[in-house]
Amino acid sequence: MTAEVALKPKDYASAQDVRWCPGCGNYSVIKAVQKTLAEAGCNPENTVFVSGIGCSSRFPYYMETYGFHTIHGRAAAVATGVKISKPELDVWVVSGDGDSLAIGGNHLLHLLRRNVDVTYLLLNNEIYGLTKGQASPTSRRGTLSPTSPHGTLDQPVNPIEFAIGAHGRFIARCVDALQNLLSETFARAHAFHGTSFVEILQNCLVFNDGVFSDQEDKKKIDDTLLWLHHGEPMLYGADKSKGILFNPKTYALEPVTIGLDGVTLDDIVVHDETSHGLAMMLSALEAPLPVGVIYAAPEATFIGRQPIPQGTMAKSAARLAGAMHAGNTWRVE
Ligand SMILES: Cc1ncc(C[n+]2csc(CCOP(=O)(O)OP(=O)(O)O)c2C)c(N)n1
Ligand code: SF4
Repeated sequence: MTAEVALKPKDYASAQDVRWCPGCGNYSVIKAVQKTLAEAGCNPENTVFVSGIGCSSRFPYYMETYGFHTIHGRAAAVATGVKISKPELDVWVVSGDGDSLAIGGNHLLHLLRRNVDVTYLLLNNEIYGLTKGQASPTSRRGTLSPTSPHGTLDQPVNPIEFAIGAHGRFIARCVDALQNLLSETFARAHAFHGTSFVEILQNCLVFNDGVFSDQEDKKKIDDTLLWLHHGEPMLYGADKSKGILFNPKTYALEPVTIGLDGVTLDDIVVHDETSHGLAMMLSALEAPLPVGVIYAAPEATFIGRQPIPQGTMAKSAARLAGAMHAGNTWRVE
């Protein structure tokens, strides 16, 4: 449902004082979300932001829409309930790497495999920001933190690989510093029917500053990022002289320079966002880091797959409401 009058991005911002640290990567993300809603003509009365707990999860307070700041790790479960009970609502989830992949990993897994029609933003700063910098499941090996004084020992989770493994149907990656990338990707994610999962590399300048400096520094990104476009060859570098080749001996994607070792433009892989196999290979590529839409392959959503005939849900809901309001079923003496 679209807004009756044209709204500007600022119309989606609430009057709340924003409590993020000055310079936090969350600011550019909320700016891009508000732009996306304005450009899509979204009706605030029909829009809801669901979050868990964390700095990033304060997002709903700052939006002039409906919102639900739920409990730690449960945003995906609550968002599923909101969408099922009110399918007409435009549901967004905003969550951190701890909220989504530590305590909330189980719920995110099922949201993705069910393909519930929500837009899911995972703000990945590779640390627990709100609780003062403990290591999270995405922290790099060796990260020093209050809970890992000798450095983390475990293999970090790659959110993109996780989402592909859970059979997510829309999977993308962005960087907080790049407004064009955020806006273009959010518009695609929002228009997608099904769970659209977007990982955003988000700098926490207080507890994990600089982990994404190679991906955020405008002087470096021509060489460090691979911005994907469906149907186009995977080229990067300021003059697009570098590209990505499939190596059949290692079954992996490799960076190459056109003109060196006999490599020509014809050898460069063309992005096919509908290919599951290519998405898996792209999820393993670290340098250059793939950004933009990695995988988009629509299939029936959770609600669309239900075999229950129209009207049956309403009858069941009425029976459930009756049972819930029937009074005490036992007495404690
Ligand atoms: C059940 C429960 N366990 C632990 C906490 C403490 N806690 C609050 S936020 C958080 C982690 C936040 O990290 P992340 O999701 O990465 O978000 P960020 O603050 O970095 O945006 C933790 C452990 C809690 N609120 N509830
Ligand atoms: S602690 Fe980090 S993530 Fe939290 S608001 Fe400050 S900069 Fe942002």
